[in-house]
Amino acid sequence: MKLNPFVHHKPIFPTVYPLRSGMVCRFLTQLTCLLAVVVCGLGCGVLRADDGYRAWLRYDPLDQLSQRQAWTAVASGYICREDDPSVQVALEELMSGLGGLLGIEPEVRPEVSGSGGVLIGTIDGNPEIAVRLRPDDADQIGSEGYVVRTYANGNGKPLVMVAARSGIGVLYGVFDLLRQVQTGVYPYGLDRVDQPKIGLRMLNHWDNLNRTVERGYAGFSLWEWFELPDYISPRYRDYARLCASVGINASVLTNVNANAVILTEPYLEKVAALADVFRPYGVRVYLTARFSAPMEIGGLETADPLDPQVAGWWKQKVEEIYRHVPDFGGFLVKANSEGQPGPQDYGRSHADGANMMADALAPYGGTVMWRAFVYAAEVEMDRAMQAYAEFQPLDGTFRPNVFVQIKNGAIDFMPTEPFHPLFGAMPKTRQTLELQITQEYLGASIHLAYLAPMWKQCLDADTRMAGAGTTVAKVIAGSNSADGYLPGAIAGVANTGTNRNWTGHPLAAANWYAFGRLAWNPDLSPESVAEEWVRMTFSNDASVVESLRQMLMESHPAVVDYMMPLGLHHIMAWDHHYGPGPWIDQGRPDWTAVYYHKADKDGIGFDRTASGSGAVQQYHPDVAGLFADANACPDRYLLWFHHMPWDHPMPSGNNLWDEICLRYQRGVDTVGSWLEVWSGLKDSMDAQRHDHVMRLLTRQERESRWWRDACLSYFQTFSNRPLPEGVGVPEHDLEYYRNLRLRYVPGTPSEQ
Ligand code: BDP
Repeated sequence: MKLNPFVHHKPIFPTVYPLRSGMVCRFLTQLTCLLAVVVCGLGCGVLRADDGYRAWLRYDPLDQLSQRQAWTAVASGYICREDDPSVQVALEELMSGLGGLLGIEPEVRPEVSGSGGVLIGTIDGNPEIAVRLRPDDADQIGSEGYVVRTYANGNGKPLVMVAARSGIGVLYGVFDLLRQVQTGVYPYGLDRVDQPKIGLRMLNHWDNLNRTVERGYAGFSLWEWFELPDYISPRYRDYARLCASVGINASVLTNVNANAVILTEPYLEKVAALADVFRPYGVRVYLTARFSAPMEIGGLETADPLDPQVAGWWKQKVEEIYRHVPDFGGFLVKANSEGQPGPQDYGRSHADGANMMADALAPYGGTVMWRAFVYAAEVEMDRAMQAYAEFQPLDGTFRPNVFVQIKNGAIDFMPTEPFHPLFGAMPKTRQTLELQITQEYLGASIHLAYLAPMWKQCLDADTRMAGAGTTVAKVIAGSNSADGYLPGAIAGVANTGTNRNWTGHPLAAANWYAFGRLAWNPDLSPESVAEEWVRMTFSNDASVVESLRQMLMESHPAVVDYMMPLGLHHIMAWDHHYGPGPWIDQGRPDWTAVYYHKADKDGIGFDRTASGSGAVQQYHPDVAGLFADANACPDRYLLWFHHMPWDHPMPSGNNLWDEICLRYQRGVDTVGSWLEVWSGLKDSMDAQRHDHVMRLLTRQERESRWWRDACLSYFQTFSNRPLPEGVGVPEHDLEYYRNLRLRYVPGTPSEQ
């Protein structure tokens, strides 16, 4: 069997052969382990240079001796007898994973024997699995879940079983097992029964065919379109492994600002080649569909969804796609949004457009993900209200295979946003929650911002749609919840690229990881997910785990503090969105900053209560009541919903102006404190990643001051109040900040 560890990853550990029997052998093995751990601790393992390519699937020798011994004793062989491609890649992963972590290379056997081992397979594919399962196991694992359990095996040698109903369930189970080993869990008493809570867990790549990535900060697109389908980069497989390891089961390959060329025959051949690589890993391929494609590549004169010729063109196109990719997932569509074509160009509704495409996909089990990110500058209504106004009345009119894809908040992936009111208002529609993993408004791949706590706030937000407790997570989980909503989905705009470490910032991979983990189970705590990731990516060393977990947990609140505290939003620089720009007042009004902060001599903030735009009324009355009351509204949304006087007394005892200033300062201070923490970890990890992060944190600290100084200097022209004590004095005057111009910021669609 060919081992398939990450490219360039060669196990550095001396091979330890499996024990047959006898005390001497056991002693020798343990001694070897001990020596090996000592050796790697002295420099060749933990501190080995690491370019981050293996991300959280590093499989370096486990740094905990007793756990390592325990697992080595258990993993005396691999028992597998199925040819299913997903079971086979699960076996490969197990071999390379345990091979690296434990330094072992035991044999693969078709049957359980007295010497224990790791048994993997499906319930139907291996009777040895079926006999060991408990009666209720099968009901609890669904089609993608698994059981990972340790059994005492006859003569005392433990047996670890990874069982599932499907090959992909086995693969997920193996990744779970490896995670247990990597994070230092002992094998004994292991009893894990799990399945995903949300059915469709997707990455959305905003990748263009010329390989630039819209809002991508980690290099170019992973998809080498020109080389495909002849050359298959090994990265595709490693991408699929990383996705599968956290349960991501779908990938939209192309940008929502779509190019119809992807739907032409030569490109479909390329797409098919990618789909072939991803298939054993359970990652289904989706494409973005440009609404005007029938005209651009089909030669029709219209793209009117109610025109039979147009519907016929899509039917044929879909048939052609499925010939190339039999398990094609479907289309993601951005229509009538930010200049993209759509059904409204022909006086038709979003439902008309989505349903026409859905009908073409339905015979093959494909779906349409139709985005609700729509707003128009010509419309007078508060931008935050427009998607709701457009989509809510369409509830119940979409085909069953249409999902309406809704961003977490009603504006646009701001550093912090209240949940989108549509989640509580379309009970008869499948909904997809769209999150942004790439840090468009959060410092790109330069600033550390661990986003799980922010996503969790949205997932846990109570829409009250069907009474208290109808959280966004429940709404998108659909039939898994007791309330029986239609099953939905979750999507994350990817932060991946060709940078060797995938995500640019070595710590930004935590967001890819956390997205997958929360998509699998929104009940997980961001803190525990952070800890898993740190252990897998860096080390189980207590000081590393503790310090880095804390830094991650502090990071999103800190970034909010120094960028847009207290519900301020959309005050970033024009176009590239990197750095402050609260003074932006030219151009399309709903793309300016002044539209959103509304600072004047009396105060600051966007009044979205009944006395203002009334956006708050789009929420369930209980939620609306909370947000509309400035004293009850969570302070992170205060200026989102309210225009408040500068001297408004805050719960802290400060007035609003002082509170804003102190929040900016708090953000700067928090980032400053990481410099010391990170320096302290120098000897606990490889120099390569340590140095990279150190340089980024240094820049982040400098840029946090830039945000503070630029924003406070600007807002001070309205508040006319001094900076309170403890707040740093800006280095430059306001004009300096206003005139700063960044060029060629990665990920920016327009040429600068
Ligand atoms: C905004 C981005 C833009 C995207 C758009 C979208 O600035 O590049 O095309 O969202 O989601 O956040 O369609």
